[in-house]
Amino acid sequence: MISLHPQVLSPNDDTSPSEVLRLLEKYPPRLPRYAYGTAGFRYDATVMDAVLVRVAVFCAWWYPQLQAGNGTAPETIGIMVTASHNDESYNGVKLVAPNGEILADPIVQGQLTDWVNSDSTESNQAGSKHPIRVWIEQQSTNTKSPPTCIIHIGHDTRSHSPSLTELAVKTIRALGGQVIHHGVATTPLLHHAVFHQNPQRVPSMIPIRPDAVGYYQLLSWSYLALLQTAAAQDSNSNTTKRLVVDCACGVGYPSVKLFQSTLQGVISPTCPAAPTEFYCINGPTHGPLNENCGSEHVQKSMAAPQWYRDESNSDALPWEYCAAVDGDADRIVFFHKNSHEFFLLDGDKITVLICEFLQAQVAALKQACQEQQQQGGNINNSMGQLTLGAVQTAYANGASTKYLKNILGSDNVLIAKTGVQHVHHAAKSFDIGVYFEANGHGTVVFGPQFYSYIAQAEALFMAAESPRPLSLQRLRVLPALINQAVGDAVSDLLLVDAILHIKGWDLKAWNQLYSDMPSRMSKLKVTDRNVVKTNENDTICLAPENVQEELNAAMKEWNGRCFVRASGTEDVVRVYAEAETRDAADQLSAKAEYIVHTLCGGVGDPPKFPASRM
Ligand code: G16
Repeated sequence: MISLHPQVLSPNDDTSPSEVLRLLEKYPPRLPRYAYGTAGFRYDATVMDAVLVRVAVFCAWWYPQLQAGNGTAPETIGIMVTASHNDESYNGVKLVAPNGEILADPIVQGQLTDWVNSDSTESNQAGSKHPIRVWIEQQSTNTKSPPTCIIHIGHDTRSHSPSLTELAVKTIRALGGQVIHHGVATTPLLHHAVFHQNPQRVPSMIPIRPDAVGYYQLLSWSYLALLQTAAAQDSNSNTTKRLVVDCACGVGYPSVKLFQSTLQGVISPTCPAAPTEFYCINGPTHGPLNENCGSEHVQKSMAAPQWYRDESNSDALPWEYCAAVDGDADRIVFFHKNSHEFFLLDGDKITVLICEFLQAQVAALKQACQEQQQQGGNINNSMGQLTLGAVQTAYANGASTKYLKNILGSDNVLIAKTGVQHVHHAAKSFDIGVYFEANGHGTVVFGPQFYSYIAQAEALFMAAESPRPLSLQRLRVLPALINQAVGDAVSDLLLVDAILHIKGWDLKAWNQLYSDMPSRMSKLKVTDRNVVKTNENDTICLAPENVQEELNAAMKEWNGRCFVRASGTEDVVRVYAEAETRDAADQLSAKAEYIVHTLCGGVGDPPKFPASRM
């Protein structure tokens, strides 16, 4: 179902600005105002047609401005049609910048939002035309060669995604642009394709693989290469484990399946089979997208997903080693369930696992390099050091932040604003930056000093004709296994599975690294969520007046931490609370919900306080 190779759609024979103006007129904005949210525009699917046409025009207009024009290959960008974790009624659009990352430039986001909301069909009330409309009118009607722009497009499995995607495709082709159409794709696959289509952006340690075939081959090779370092260490038994992957009834299902078939194809006598069997449940036709299943459900409800194929027999599944991904497969959480317990390993636990692993590898490599240099009588300090840091958001459980600060040092643990665009950016301040939101969005990014360090270490061992230490073999392969553009549930799944295998751990051992503080996440409907304004990392509510004062008093009373913020993907205000005991966390959460309801225009009856949940 995922296209192995994208379809290249040429510009229309005759480019037609008038066709674009017709599309703008046919699909006028259907809301008083569309806001650029946490990950782009996301609304009820019935109001998204206007957004798709305008986003497509914007990309065609923006594209020439991104080209260096000095003979380097043109840089592409991407449009992903998805509403990710939201229910089937929503749709949305995420934009991929030339570096393959989610669009994070606030100026460009502002220009796009202004254009999407402009009365772009004609002169506005003041009688002037939007500059982008003027630009459309100036486009020539001649056949374009080369294309005016090259834009990657993909979509998730929602019923309305193909028709919304088609609007963007039509618009781009009418403007003389070429579309690289990925059809059904995961969000990270589209990011990967854009990143690898701009090869000057890809570090030389990562083989360039711009399509799905190449991507899943890259994941397969690097996953097996990392696993082989465990075999070399001989720390594990040869038994095969089954990892159940709940795919949210979305595109994660064909994605993991494609990975599995690719993996089978690359296994050879010299390259042993993986010790894990991936067992996918909840594919696109099995049940409603993200409903009682997927990572959002598992993380927020702290419960195993419904198994749509065989509801009556869900106990038949071994729920010992499980993961859940979301509707566009860019986030993942792990969980374990048996007759007497359920526990969740969320983005915080993933951060800790990866940071500990990386820290150990970096320390081992440093020592191995020093020993090698001493043997060669050539002490060379020019390799420098590698900084390793973690980035979390305000939703990170306090226990995880404390643990990370203990192992990495306080300065190497940052709290950024909610949203991949913010955490990804902050992670790039380290040579090795690990970021995960608690909801499972995350990856590891490697900076230039990392690549230089690894290259120098390789040269050192090669010159001495010494075998490369395991730490070097592991670090060397990670940038290919880990999606450098954006978090990918499949890539993260493989990384975590390989680390657990290397350590010889099961989920229980991993979970015991630290104990989460009791916490609660909830959401409330209010008349207008945009009245709620927060500071740069969402920890302080700046408006409406008195909300923060009231929250401060509640935090003092229950000796805990809480914050509130407007969601950028759903029409709700989110509330997070944590405290030393379950009861205190529940009480604090109930109080914070009550504060939001009374001071931020809550809809319906106020939440009950004191809390009656246990
Ligand atoms: C999106 C963003 C995430 C964010 C999540 C919830 O996830 O990409 O960074 O954590 O929304 O955001 P909010 O709390 O503003 O609703 P996804 O998986 O839905 O794309």
